[in-house]
Amino acid sequence: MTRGALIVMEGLDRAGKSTQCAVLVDKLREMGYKTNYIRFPDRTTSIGKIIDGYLRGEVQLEDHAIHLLFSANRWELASRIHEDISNGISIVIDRYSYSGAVYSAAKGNKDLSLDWAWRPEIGLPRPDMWFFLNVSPEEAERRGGYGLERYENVTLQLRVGKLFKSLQGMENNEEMRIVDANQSKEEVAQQIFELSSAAIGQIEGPLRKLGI
Ligand code: Z5A
Ligand code: MG
Repeated sequence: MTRGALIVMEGLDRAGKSTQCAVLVDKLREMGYKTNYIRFPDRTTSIGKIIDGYLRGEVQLEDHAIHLLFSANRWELASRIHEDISNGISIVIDRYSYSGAVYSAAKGNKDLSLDWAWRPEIGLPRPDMWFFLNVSPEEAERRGGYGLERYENVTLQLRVGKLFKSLQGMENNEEMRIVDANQSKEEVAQQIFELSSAAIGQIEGPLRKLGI
């Protein structure tokens, strides 16, 4: 049996990640691929509930400590991801390790570099393709602006955007694709679908693991 594909959607707030995940899941199912959807943070687990409190500003946590909880939240689901993929089920994930690394590194804590932030991600299931939905701050503003949660401010989002783009061309990151997310929902969806279908068509061997 062919294994499933692992596709990840990344980007800033209001980039349209959740919208595009829903469209992609529908299209893949229409094509006959069994497909599941996962989002991070998964706020329903016990670790996810702490993260939710932190994002809402109800809980205060040290920068490294919350970073490790975001990562632990992914590790909680890692075996389920492996199991689905090996059973031929594809998975579309809404935010993943790349958000994990860049949001924490963007805080400007001198003891929390991008390099440090990436370490706990090593060994997690590695996507076959991941998309960075590149939205301008002006377009994000038109879509309702940033909300009230922690990190939802222009200064941090600009830093996060730069860090995301700095990942392009890095070693062991050839699965990254940048998509212009300022286009219409349909245009963005079409590009993502074409690129994802190509990735699915080229799957070889078992799911790999994230490395350094
Ligand atoms: N975070 C972290 O620090 N560490 C981690 O490890 C992880 C996350 C995993 C919560 O994330 C915060 O956690 C996040 C990063 C941090 N902080 N910030 N910022 P979240 O996933 O719960 O929340 P979010 O993704 O940032 O917000 P969002 O509003 O859900 O964004 P979105 O999913 O990209 O957008 P959307 O819901 O699909 O669309 C937003 C609106 O725009 C909606 O009205 C759509 O109808 C509209 N839209 C979408 N696409 C278009 C186009 N193409 N044209 C016009 N309008 C559109
Ligand atoms: Mg979302």
